[in-house]
Amino acid sequence: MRKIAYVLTFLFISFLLSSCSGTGKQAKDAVSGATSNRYSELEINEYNGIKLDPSVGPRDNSIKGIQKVEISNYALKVTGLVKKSVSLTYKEVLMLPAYEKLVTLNCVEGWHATILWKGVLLGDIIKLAEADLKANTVIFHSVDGYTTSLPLSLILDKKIILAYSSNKITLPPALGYPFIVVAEDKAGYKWARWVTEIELSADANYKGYWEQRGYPN
Ligand SMILES: Nc1nc2c(c(=O)[nH]1)N[C@H]1C(S)=C(S)[C@@H](COP(=O)(O)O)O[C@H]1N2
Ligand SMILES: [Mo]
Repeated sequence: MRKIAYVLTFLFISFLLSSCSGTGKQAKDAVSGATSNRYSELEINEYNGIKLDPSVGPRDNSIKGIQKVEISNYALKVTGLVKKSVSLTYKEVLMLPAYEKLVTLNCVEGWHATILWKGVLLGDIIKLAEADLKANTVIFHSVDGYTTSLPLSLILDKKIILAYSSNKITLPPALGYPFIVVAEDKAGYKWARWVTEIELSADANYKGYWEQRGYPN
């Protein structure tokens, strides 16, 4: 009985390790076939000597699956406690100054991915709308109805970017095309994908989709 339990535990742990993307000590040199298959054509896999992971993770856990955004109908809106309401097309967002950052996404499920992101400062977008002095929280709304939030001060201090590119390619649909919040140092559920609205709020205790279901804010 006990032997079977050991074998099952071993198989389970092997499964967990094999389903992780190629970061961490155990997979520094050897990238599994499954991982290398996930690199798309033209995607870079190394930057300044640092190994990058494929942008698209081993599986998708998003609440309604991967969203396909039709860019000609798309607008990024800034709403809530702002002096001017702003609505930007995809092209207009891409005309803002670009920033590149090497950041690791850590999912609460245990996998992580180091990716070279490129995007615009959320602070630059918010500046266009002129946030009210009372605003202290930024709520992200996505096309699948997902929401999550971050403190406004953190977004400004850490120069958090809204990325449109990963590893030098256009952000893939699985990663949130057209835009993902690169919520560095925060768990995966703060990385809103398929972002369509940036809402300025004075509710510092706002709880998004996973936060309402018990994940810490
Ligand atoms: N719009 C939207 N963004 C989202 C999610 C989602 O369901 N919808 N899931 C979040 C979670 S829980 C994680 S870990 C990251 C990466 O999700 P993945 O594990 O499905 O790749 O995206 C985050 N952003
Ligand atoms: Mo997650």
